[in-house]
Order: sequence, then structure tokens, then C-alpha cells
Amino acid sequence: MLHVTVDGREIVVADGASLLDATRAAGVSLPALCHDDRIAPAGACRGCLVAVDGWARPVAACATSASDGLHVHTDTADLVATRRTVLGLLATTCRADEAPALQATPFEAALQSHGAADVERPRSEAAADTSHPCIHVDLSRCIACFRCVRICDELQGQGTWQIWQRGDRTSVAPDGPTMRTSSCVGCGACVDTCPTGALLDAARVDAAPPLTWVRTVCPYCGTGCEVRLGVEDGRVVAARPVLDAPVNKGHLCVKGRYGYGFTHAEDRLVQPLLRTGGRLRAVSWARAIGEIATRLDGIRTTYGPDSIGVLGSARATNEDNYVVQKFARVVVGTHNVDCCARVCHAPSAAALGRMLGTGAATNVFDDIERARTILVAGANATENHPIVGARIRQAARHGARLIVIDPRRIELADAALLHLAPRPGTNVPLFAALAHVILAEGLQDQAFIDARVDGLDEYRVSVESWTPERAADVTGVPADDIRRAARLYADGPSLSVHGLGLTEHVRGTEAVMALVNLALITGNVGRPGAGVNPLRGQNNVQGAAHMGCEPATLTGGTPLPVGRAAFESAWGTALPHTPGLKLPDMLDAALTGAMRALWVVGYDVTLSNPTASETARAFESLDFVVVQDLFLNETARAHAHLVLPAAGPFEKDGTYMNAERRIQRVRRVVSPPGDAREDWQIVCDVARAMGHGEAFAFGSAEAIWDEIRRVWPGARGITYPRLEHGGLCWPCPDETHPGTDVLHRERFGVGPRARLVPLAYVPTRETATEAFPLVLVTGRTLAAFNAGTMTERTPCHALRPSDVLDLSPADAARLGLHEGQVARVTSRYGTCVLQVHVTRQVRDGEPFATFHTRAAFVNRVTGPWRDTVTATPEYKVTAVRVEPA
Ligand SMILES: Nc1nc2c(c(=O)[nH]1)N[C@H]1C(S)=C(S)[C@@H](COP(=O)(O)OP(=O)(O)OC[C@H]3O[C@@H](n4cnc5c(=O)[nH]c(N)nc54)[C@H](O)[C@@H]3O)O[C@H]1N2
Ligand SMILES: Nc1nc2c(c(=O)[nH]1)N[C@H]1C(S)=C(S)[C@@H](COP(=O)(O)OP(=O)(O)OC[C@H]3O[C@@H](n4cnc5c(=O)[nH]c(N)nc54)[C@H](O)[C@@H]3O)O[C@H]1N2
Ligand SMILES: [Mo]
Repeated sequence: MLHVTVDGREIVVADGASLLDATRAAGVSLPALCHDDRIAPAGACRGCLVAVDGWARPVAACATSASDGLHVHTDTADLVATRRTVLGLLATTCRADEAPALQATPFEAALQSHGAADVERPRSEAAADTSHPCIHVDLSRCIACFRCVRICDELQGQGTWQIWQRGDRTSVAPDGPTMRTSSCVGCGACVDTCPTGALLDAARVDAAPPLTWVRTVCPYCGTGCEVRLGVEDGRVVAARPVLDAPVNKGHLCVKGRYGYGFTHAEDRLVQPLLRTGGRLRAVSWARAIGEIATRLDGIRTTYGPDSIGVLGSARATNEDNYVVQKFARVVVGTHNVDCCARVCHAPSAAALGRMLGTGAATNVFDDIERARTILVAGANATENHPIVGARIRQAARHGARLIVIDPRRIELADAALLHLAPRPGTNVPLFAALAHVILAEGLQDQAFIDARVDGLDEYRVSVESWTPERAADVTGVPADDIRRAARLYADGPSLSVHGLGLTEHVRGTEAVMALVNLALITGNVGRPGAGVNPLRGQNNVQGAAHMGCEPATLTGGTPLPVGRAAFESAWGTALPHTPGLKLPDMLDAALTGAMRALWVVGYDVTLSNPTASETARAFESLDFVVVQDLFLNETARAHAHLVLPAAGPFEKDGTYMNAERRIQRVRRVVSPPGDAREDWQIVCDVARAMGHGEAFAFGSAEAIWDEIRRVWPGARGITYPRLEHGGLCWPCPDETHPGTDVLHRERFGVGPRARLVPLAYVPTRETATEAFPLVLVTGRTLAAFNAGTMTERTPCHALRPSDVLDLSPADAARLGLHEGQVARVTSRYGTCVLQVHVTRQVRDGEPFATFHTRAAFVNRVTGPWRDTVTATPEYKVTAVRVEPA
């Protein structure tokens, strides 16, 4: 603690604080126009000059560290006059404008409060660049504080904003001819920091900032960024990052920042719809609830409870999903309950659960900055978890050694010390070779192994033959790169993050197990800056599965056999004994007639599951399909007998669980449209109609959460009131427990010792043949999210209006395809049509496509193969041929 006097007032500030922090603590508002707490101080604008007793001349408070005993003055006549002059000079470079958005900017406020409001201002024409759908640029308002330049560089790491010398004036401009064609990724950090309104949210140029702001969690990916939503007339009209959020620390990506507009889309579902005579027609809730209760009752009576399946939503809250799986088990009497984790990171949960005892990331994102080496395997973090990606890129700039393992040259490869580009589907032999080098060179953490790891001898034998040279043959990664990567990873603490590039393969679970093996032999589990960390997909996919929307898992990730007795007593009913079906098995069962009804909550199965023709056949075989969603998604449009309108993510209370096991509070910001209702309410109504009112008599999301805490000891300490002050990572066994940032510190979930698992390499069947000479990889892109239902109803859509097929220049030339041309992609399973983008990001023979739109329907092409442990689809490799359409 430091003691500083500001204008005669004694102030105490933390070590490392600046004089600006001290003046703020003293309640003095200095025009620190070039300063933002998220970036390094520049001391450039001179607006925050202060005098310090005994110092020769005034200093910029933002760029000066406080030290004990300083006497600081902000209000001498000289300083007051200097400030007015500084502000006046800046004002002569900033065009005056009456637009509402420009009246209350920090700059205008500073002019007012420091007596510089009467300065003659240029009244030139606005010089706006309106090319970008999200960001409005008018540099005639620029005072050259360079906050945009610095935040783009230091927070996002993009470097879009550049400083240019023009005549006698320094100015800024994006690195493309226009904002839209620049390298901008639309994170909005520059808008957020701009003090003058030179940069504005495009949607808010003609409006004053909203007065009401509500803190909640972004509804897109599993990073779990906290966001403040601006509300006006019952509508969400703006979004800003929460500055002190542990995950995003004052940063958002384009979706979190500009992707809220789906909430008020014209075509939100606002009434239940029942298909009669082939058409969906609006019906009352009473009719809809009656219909579903009667149909499910009838099907259960005729075909048994296991002819019914329920899918929870990885987009909905923990509370919603808890109720969904309880409904399946208690009301229907089946374990046929699953969620989107199945097609995503189920292999990660299975591998981590089996080997370490907890099917979740071992460490928190703050460990990114603590790691010496960071391994990014099969995860395109700058696009799919952009805040994590930005943090990794900054960590690499600050000295962390970054290794990227991805067949494509993803953005992070540019920041990496080493980019290994294996052939898709060869992760297991690649990791075996890394282990081979580590053991051959004696780089393992023998003390850790002795204390906590079993099975080294067998494991050593299993990787013995995987010399870097042999692995180079199989994976295509040069042997020396394998050696270098092994040495870097062994020199920890090393943190790995991984994505679908490991999991969405026929040996996806084994790929994650291979990564856990590596962490175990190098002692990279149970300590800060290390661990094995799946970057979970949707906002609440970790939560949906963890709540029990998985056939063999009860709430809290409890395996069914372990939890049966406790849950039977908590729920006051016997649980079924027939094992439940995973989603792909449910679809198979539909085809044989064993499955008759499916209730799908927030999951566009038709569009997002592989081999779309088979998915469609399965749905067509069902007697009764209920879809509960915000929109008439493809599953609803094509197959639903009953469509139920759900409240969206900004329209309900509850919690999400992010990729770090962090439970965060989701808040109702606006009311749902029309008759849309919260997911849990709908499910409870149906339960009541089916005679189970008592077990579903919840009056609020908090009441559901309190039941969750009762059945899941690891969350017992996480109460709603505690979540008011930020999220908590489980396990958190009691109300004084601070939550757990690093798992497995002293012992593993499986016990005091973990066991290495020897793995064999089993290649995919989807290899290039004469008829299908290319191997298609599918995945995602920054501005579109999964089934696209939400992003396509926001300005993000303009940034990425269609799915695209990335082709290497050589492939494109060989196939006679050029940029923008339309290509037909055909596999053994189907065909689709995509626009071509020619790029060196992909290698020859390995095109890449996104799967976000109904128009392209890329899953018509993907194949039926599944991970042998979890049945997760092999989305990452499909043998195809490509030709001009
Ligand atoms: N913008 C955006 N963000 C999203 C989503 C979105 O749709 N859009 N979706 C969310 C969801 S649900 C999820 S699950 C996450 C997914 O996030 P990621 O896991 O990053 O997803 P993908 O882009 O599908 O695949 C990641 C990478 O795997 C690589 N890859 C393919 N095969 C292999 C292989 O055999 N080995 C290795 N090492 N790499 C391989 C691909 O080239 C690709 O770069 O993103 C979430 N975030
Ligand atoms: N080819 C290919 N296909 C893939 C993948 C791939 O890499 N390649 N990745 C797979 C992966 S990892 C995933 S996760 C899936 C994603 O596939 P999906 O889960 O189908 O996609 P999402 O867009 O995340 O959202 C599903 C639905 O949830 C709705 N929704 C959003 N919030 C709520 C809510 O609060 N309540 C309700 N009831 N509904 C809501 C949305 O409107 C949308 O219709 O796609 C998979 N498909
Ligand atoms: Mo996912």
C-alpha cells in the first residue's frame, strides 16, 4: 500500500498504482484523454499533468508511478491553465457536430468541465467511412490520442489501426483502404476506447448512449465473456465488455459486441405452432402443452419409455438443462437424454474423466499468462474463442513459447515459435512421437511420475516405435519439428488448449487421451500455468452435459451407477435401468422404429449433424418431433410436429458454465417477445400436465439452482448471492470456499495416482481415393456461429454472408476454380455447393469449409463415422471431389 497526498487529501493506493489512480481515488477527474486502463500508459495528451512537490516540472499522471509520501497537486493555477490550453488545442482538430452520439463523449465532457468549451472548432463536413457494418469511422473527429492504435495492438493484437504522417499532422487510419477491407476483426475495442466519437457503433450514430445497462454473459461460445447490455425501450441496443470480468478483462469479440440483434428479429417464434395438414399453425400454450403431454403419454404406453428421447440445449442455462434431463428420467422414465456436447467435446470430457477423474478443463484462462509454453492443438482460437485467442497471442508476444498444431495455417500460427501441420486425423501418432522424444531424451518429470503416475513402462513400450521419423511419414510433420516441440513442451509449465481438431475424429477420445498422457509424463497437471484445457464450444455446453443431459451421466457429472441411489432418494423415484442412447444412436433407433418421439430443445440437429440425408430419414421416421427454439430453425421447418417458442439468452435468469468450469450469472435484460417462455418453464408445464407437478414445482431459476446444489456436492457453495460478485469455478463445496482454479493439485479425481494409457494408431477410412481425391476439413469462422440462427440476424452476417470453401492456390488452379467461383463438393454421402476462396491457409489436397448456413448445407457431404468411445461425428475428415458447379 502506498500513501499519497492529492490536493491535501491523504490517499491510499495499491502498489503499482499510477498517479492517475491516486487522483481518481481522491475524486479528481483529470482529462486523461490518451489513457485506458487496458493499455500501457502513453503520457501523450498532457491532459492529466500534475505537479509533485520537489519535482522540477509537471508530469503526466497516467504514466507516472505513485510512490510513498508523494504530495501531488492537480489544481494549481498553472495546471488549470495548461489543461485548458491542451484541451483547446485538441478541440481545434476535432470537428464539432450536433449528432446525439457525440454530445456526451469523454472529450466533450472534458471540454465542458475544464473550461475549454468555447474554443473555435472546425465545422468541416463529416468524413465518414461507413463501409463496416458494425463500426462507423469519422476521422474528422480524431484528436490523435492513438488509443485505437494501442488497444487494437495491445488487447486484440490485430494491428489494424496505423499511425500515418500527413503533412504537419499525424493521424490514424485502418490498414485497408476502408474499414471493411482492413484487417479489422470487429471486436469494437477501438470504438470502446475512442474518447471523441471518431469511432462509433454503426447502429448508434444517431442516438445518445443508452442509460440502462445490465451485466450478463455473452450467449455465444464457451469462453464466457461478461458483457454489459445497453437497454432502451425494452430493447437491447448496445453491448460493452465488463472491465473487471476475469475471463475477458474488458474485451469482447465481434459476436459478443455486435451480435445481440437476433433478440429482436422480426421472425422470432412468438407462439406455439402445431403442424396440421402439413402446415405449421399457431396454437395456444394450453393446446400445445396438452398436445405434447398426450402424444408422449400415448407413445410411452404403446412403445415404452425408451421410444422417447429428449435433447437439452448447450445454448440454454444450467437450470433449463437440469429440468430437461430430470424430465426425461423422472417423467418419461428414460436415460435417452443428450445434448450438443455429443457432436463436439464429448471426447474431451470422456478422456479427462476417465484418466483424471473430472471431465472438464483442468485450469483457468488466467493460467495462459502463467505458462512458459503454450500448446494449441486443433483449436482455431482467434476465430472461435477470440478472447482466449487474443490472450494467447499476447502471451506469445510477452515471451511464452507458442506451439500450434493444426493442418491449416491458422492466425495463431503466425504468432507461434513452431507450427506443426499434421495430416488431419493423425494426432495420436504425432503425440506418440512427442512422448517418444521426451522419454528418449529423459525430459520427463520423473519426480512427478514417481509420486503420482502409474503405467510408465507399458506406455514407454507403446511409444517406442514412434520415432520422429516414423511419425513424420504418417503425419507429414518434419521429424525435427517434432523434436523441437517435444523439448519445448517438456520445459514447463506448459499449458495446452485443444479443440475439435482433436475430438471430431474416429479416434477423438484417444487423441485427447494422448494429450493427457503427455501432460502426465511432463508433470503438467495440477499446477498453475499448465493442464489440459478443452476450449468448450457453446456458451453452456459444458453445463448442459454436466447437468445430466447425457445418457450415462447425472447432474454434477456423476456417472449413473455411482449416483443412482442418491438421485433416487433426492427425486423420490426409481431411475430406469435400461442404458440411454446417445444422440447418433437415437437417430439410428428412429430408423429401425425403436425410437418414436424426440423433443429437441435449442439444437438444430438437421443442419448440424453429419450425413444430412440420413438425419432427415431418421426424423421422417419419427411419429412426433417437438422443437423448442428462438427461431424456426431447419429442424423445426423440416420436421417438427410442434414448435415451442423459447425465451432467448437475454430474456431469462439463470447460470452458464464456461470452459473453465466457471458458473456465471445470466440475467434477464429484456422481456421475451410474444408468448415465448423460458425453457425450464415449458418443460415444467409439460411435466405437470403429465402428472409430475410436484417434482417440477419450481418458481424461479434460483429455486432450480438450489436443487442442483443439493444433488451436486461440487456446487454446494455456489449460491446466487455469491454470483452477484462474479463467477465461481467448481468444485466449490461450501459457501466460504473460493472455488477451484486448478484441478488435481494434490490428488486426481480418480485417486492419488493417474494411469498412462497406451494407444494404438487407427487411421481414418476417409482417405483420398481416385474418385474422391481431396480430404475436406470442416469447421468455423469468426463472424458466424454454428447453425447461424443468431448471427445471421445481426450485423455479423454482413461480415460473412455465406459459407466458403477454402482451396489452396494449386488445388484451385488444377480444378480450374478461381476466387468467388461456385464449386460443387461431392462425397460418398452427398453433395453441396460452395463459393471458393483461394488461400494459402490450407494445404494442397486439404480444402476447408464452414458449415453455418442452410443455403450451403455442408453436412450433406460429411460422413457417418463416429468416435469409437463417444460416437462424436468425424466432421474433420471427409474424402471429396471438387469441381466447378
Ligand atoms: N466464431 C465462432 N466461434 C465458435 C463457433 C462458431 O461456430 N463460430 N462454435 C463454437 C463451438 S460449438 C465450438 S465446439 C468451438 C470449436 O472451436 P474449434 O475447436 O477451434 O473449431 P474448428 O474450427 O471446428 O476446428 C479447429 C481446428 O481443427 C483443425 N483440425 C482439423 N483436423 C485436425 C487434426 O487432425 N489435427 C489437428 N491438430 N487439428 C485439426 C482445423 O484446421 C481447425 O483449425 O467454437 C465455438 N466458437
Ligand atoms: N460439418 C460440421 N458440422 C458440425 C461441426 C463441424 O465442425 N463441422 N461442429 C459441430 C458442433 S461442435 C456443434 S456444437 C454443433 C452446433 O450445432 P447446433 O447446436 O445445432 O447449433 P447452434 O447454432 O449452437 O444452436 C442450436 C439452436 O439453439 C437455439 N437457441 C439459442 N439459444 C437458445 C435458448 O436459450 N433456448 C432454446 N430453446 N434455443 C436456443 C438457436 O436458435 C439454434 O437453433 O454443430 C456441429 N456440426
Ligand atoms: Mo461445439
